[in-house]
Amino acid sequence: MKGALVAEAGDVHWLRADVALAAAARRQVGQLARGLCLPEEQVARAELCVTEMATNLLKHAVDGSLVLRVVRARGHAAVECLSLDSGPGIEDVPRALRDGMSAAGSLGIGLGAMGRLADVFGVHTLRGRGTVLSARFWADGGAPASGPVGTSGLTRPIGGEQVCGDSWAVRTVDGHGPDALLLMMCDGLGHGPLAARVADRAREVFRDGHHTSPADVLAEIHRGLRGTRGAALAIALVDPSEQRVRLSGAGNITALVVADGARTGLLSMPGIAGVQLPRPRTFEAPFPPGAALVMHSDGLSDRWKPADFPGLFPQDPVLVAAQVLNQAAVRKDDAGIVVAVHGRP
Ligand SMILES: [Mn+2]
Repeated sequence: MKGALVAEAGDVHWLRADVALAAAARRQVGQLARGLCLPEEQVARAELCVTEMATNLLKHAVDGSLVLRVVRARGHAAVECLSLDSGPGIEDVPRALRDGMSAAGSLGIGLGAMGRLADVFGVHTLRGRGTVLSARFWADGGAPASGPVGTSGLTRPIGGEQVCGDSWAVRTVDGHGPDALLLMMCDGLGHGPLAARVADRAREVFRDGHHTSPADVLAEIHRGLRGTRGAALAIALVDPSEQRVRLSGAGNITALVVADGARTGLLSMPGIAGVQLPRPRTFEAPFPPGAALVMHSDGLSDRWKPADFPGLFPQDPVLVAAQVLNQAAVRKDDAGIVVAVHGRP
């Protein structure tokens, strides 16, 4: 029996902060929300929330962007709005969440309002370095029940491109513990539409696959990518009942487990999925409660350290994905990241 899709990269709308941001974000989020048939009251809340996010970025942030997308999880769908910037950070988050007015003149203004408007709201800030906000609006009466491992991911195309050659997906898997998940991170060689086709194809094969070990899934996607330009690809199996991660990868995908402030790297082999794959090897690391698995393409620098992100890793996985991408992404490539956090809804 094949696993059920838990989450995957879909269409992601990146809006850079400029004078037209608020209007553009409002229009885009309205379209996404109506596309999911959210009630008008909820559409209005989503529109107000992104307007607040946009206004906040324009007034106070350095190098800000909004990210708008539909996320799907176990048969449920939501509109998700992310705000990413490079500073100056929020001085006192709990206070800003309580009362936007008390944070007047800083990035925190309106935070309380956003938190009340969203079904689920999250914030992570690094003083002087940047803030990520997430607001989610669920269709069909709310978030699905989830297991002990939460997942999310994010992609950003290289400047000037509309489509991204990096892709990620998460599915359930039989033959392991009841809450085990398979994660895929794929970086189609190069960028632009041809790279995006490779990444989309990898996602399809992953979604339709029935193998249960990372090495077998890697080999299956390798076969499915024959005839394309190929990809760097890594597959991880996260099993909370065994408290272990197993990973098979080919090419340049960074994969590491953050636990107790330290990072354990999981090696990939040289090779190009779809073109040339050596005999897969599998590497393992402990994955205790509180640990986070982070996999990302070479569109992010691998020099970051957990200590650079105080307070981030116990958070909602979407904040982890967004803040690591926000801080570590290089501008000269597509960027993609997928995250699994043990012990969070
Ligand atoms: Mn790349």
